Amino acid sequence: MPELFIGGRWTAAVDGHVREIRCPADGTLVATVDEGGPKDSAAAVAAARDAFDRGPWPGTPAADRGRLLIRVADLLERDKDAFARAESLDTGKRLVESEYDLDDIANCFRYFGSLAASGGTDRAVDTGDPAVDSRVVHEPVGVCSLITPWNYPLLQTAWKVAPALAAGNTFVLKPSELTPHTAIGLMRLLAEAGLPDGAANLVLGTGPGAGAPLTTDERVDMVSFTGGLATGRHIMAAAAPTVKKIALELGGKNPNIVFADAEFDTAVDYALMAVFLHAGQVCSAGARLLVQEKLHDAFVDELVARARRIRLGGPFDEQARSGPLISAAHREKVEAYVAAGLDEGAVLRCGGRRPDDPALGDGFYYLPTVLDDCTPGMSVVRDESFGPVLTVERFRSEDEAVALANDTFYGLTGGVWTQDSGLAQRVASRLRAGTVWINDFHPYVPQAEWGGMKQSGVGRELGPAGLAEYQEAKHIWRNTAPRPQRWFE
Ligand code: TXE
Repeated sequence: MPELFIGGRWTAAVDGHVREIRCPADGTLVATVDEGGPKDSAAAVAAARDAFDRGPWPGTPAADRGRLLIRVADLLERDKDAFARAESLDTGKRLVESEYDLDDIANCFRYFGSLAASGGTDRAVDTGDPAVDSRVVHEPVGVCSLITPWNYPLLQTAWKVAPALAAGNTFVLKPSELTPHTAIGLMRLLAEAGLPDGAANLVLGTGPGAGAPLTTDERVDMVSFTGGLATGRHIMAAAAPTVKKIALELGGKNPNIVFADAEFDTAVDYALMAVFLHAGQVCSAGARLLVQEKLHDAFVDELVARARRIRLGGPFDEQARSGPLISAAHREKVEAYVAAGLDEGAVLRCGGRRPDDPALGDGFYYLPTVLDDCTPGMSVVRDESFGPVLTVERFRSEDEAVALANDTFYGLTGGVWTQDSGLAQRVASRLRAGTVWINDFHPYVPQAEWGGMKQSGVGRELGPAGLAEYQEAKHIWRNTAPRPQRWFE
């Protein structure tokens, strides 16, 4: 069965191209899928435009849109095992992590379904003139291009698809060319749930081939993108000539700050999870550990001892705690960052190479790596390596911790560990990041906004603001007693 979904029909790529999808854990062939290009993207935009301009989706009552999204959540729960397996085969991540993701994905659809059904934020405005009936209503933006990456393929798709549909938009989705399967599955569920033809369209293919046309086409009103900073800059520029609305989530280089009074065992435990979860391929990863000077030696010794024990393995290895990187090219990028860090004076405490285990030889594995004695100017500290690489810096005072933490052009997340709640709150309020965790790392809920300050992005996903991204506010002013004013006489 062909895998592009355009105007309610499954179709092959116009040029007949296909791509092999291989599991990053062992290189096995998962499937061969259709690979679209500019012509397919143009056809998908045409379908989405038509479905927006002629309806019925944008004009469907918000409560009915909400009910459909809740039905999608039910279907995702019904098919959870198949989706989790597909996600793990494409990404190489542990099955248990994909299962957690699937729960979050269903919750995301349920949340935006409820938000849509709750009636939204339309409001009456008191103009001071009793003859005027003034209202602000919220309408869909129009046709949205949704471009998503490979690390949390369906989760990041859900964060866009659910609010886009809740608000009444139509869309073209372009998932990462490396991880297309759960996006294909989602299209099936949207159709099964009763979404009208053309409201949801799927194009598979590369960024330059299938993605770029979605950012320049004048029939597209909005681009929502999650991915790397360089691609985000490119997309922002590509969308400028037609002044599209944009929403960008471009990752981070997130500080995890540990004060000397932190609860030792828990802080070590979370510092490992913060950076090594999913082999560090997480936009919110706590990849920069900032430790207070007097705790540094004991903390890093214990961290390194535990990092050496992290077992690597494929999706179905129940003993594994971390998996492979997404591709050979990505592993080479991570290796280059570590090499640069060592050249610049970082001290290798563990990892720094591929594992010896021959059983892992066909996958893109890299050992959990800790680099000590790092400084802010190093490229491995500054840039997102997006691998299992933790850099360690020391600080003495609260001010120094905040200055180091904010010494980055990113601003997505940050963590602070201390038993002093006043200190924790002060630091949390001074961090320039969209999410701050106190004595925790990584949790999020669909009710709370997610997104970045500075070059981590533009706009917010999740929460009420995540719905507002996909809406336009319109002011409707009705004069209930119009009379000639004769202002020109
Ligand atoms: O991402 P890209 P890549 C970071 C991470 C990683 C780096 C590069 O640091 O090492 O990005 O990863 C599509 N027009 N993150 O190269 O290029 C592409 O096909 C339109 C952080 O894999 O950003 C895919 O669907 N679309 C991040 C999506 O963009 C284009 C998650 C993401 O790919 C395009 C992943 C173009 N010109 C990587 N070029 C996070 N924020 O969580 C590419 N694409």
